[in-house]
Amino acid sequence: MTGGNLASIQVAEQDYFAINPAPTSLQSHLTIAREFITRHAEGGRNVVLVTSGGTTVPLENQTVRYIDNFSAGTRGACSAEYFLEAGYAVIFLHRQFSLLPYSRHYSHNTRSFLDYMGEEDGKVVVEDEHQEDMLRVLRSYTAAKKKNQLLILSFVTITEYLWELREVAKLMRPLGPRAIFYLAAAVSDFFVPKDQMVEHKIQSSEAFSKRLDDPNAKAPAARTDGSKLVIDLEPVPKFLKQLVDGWAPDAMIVSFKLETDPKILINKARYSLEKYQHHLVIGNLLTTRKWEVVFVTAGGERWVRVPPRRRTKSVSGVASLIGKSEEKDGDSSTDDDQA
Ligand code: PAZ
Repeated sequence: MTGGNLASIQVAEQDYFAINPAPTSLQSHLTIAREFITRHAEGGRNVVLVTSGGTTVPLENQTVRYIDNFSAGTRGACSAEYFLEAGYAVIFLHRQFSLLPYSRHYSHNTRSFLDYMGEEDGKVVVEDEHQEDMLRVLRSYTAAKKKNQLLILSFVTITEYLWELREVAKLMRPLGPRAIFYLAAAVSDFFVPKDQMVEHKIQSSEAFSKRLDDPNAKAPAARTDGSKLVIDLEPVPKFLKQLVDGWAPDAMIVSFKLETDPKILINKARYSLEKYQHHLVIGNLLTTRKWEVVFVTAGGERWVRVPPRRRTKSVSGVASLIGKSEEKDGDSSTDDDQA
């Protein structure tokens, strides 16, 4: 990377964080993250930051409407369990209300957690058929909890995500190579900067949509034009390089690349690997992400696949008797390990 490029990324970073203010919860999150990192560093545990779920792009300051994406957080929640099992301390930075480690086995699908329960002698009990699985999940969860191995933080918007990522990354910097970033969140590439956002709900009716008093004033990024909604989005600066160069230069960085076109997946993953200097980029396709991914490293690429006999639990296959509604995309395999 040339000095000029580096300087321009640093300027983009400064501008971004100057225009788009920090979330109100940031300081309290950092206080608990600092304590968590210090405790585990002293105890000799490696720390991984797992990001999970999709970021939103608000269109209004008092947000009624926003742009979102498909991610349910399955990959992140499932991977966090594996990191915990392997002895890592996990900071789970996830989209609010997306899947969580352990509870993901019993949430977000058409089967209510109550369907796992029954009544015996006036007490609530777990049905026999679910005892074994639930006991296994409960034991892992309790073990992680006892060791205080899991810290859960949340974001909603792209700006909240970037603030949290940057500041937690800086806290992890002293860990050097004992820190891992596992970036499975689906992060928006485009957004509406705060200074171009309207304050109030965008009105759909022309009678109520606000005209600009000053014809020379810049129109807000999201606005109505006649009966149309027009949205001009700005690119989100590419901060992934900054993670390596500026925020946590000695950490191991694993990032994900999602595509829909199989023809470009490996090239795009390789491009990310080289451009951002991450250690591993894991490529996946929207439709097959539950059972196959490709690991792209400086040494080459390797596909990892779930065997066909384990590719179960189709969306329609688990529709329960009470709730026949289809599950949100990504929730179909929450009770197995296809992440
Ligand atoms: O959250 P999920 O399990 O439904 O999906 C996981 C994923 C596809 C978001 C993740 O594997 C991924 O590729 N994240 C990076 C997406 C991107 O290219 O920005």
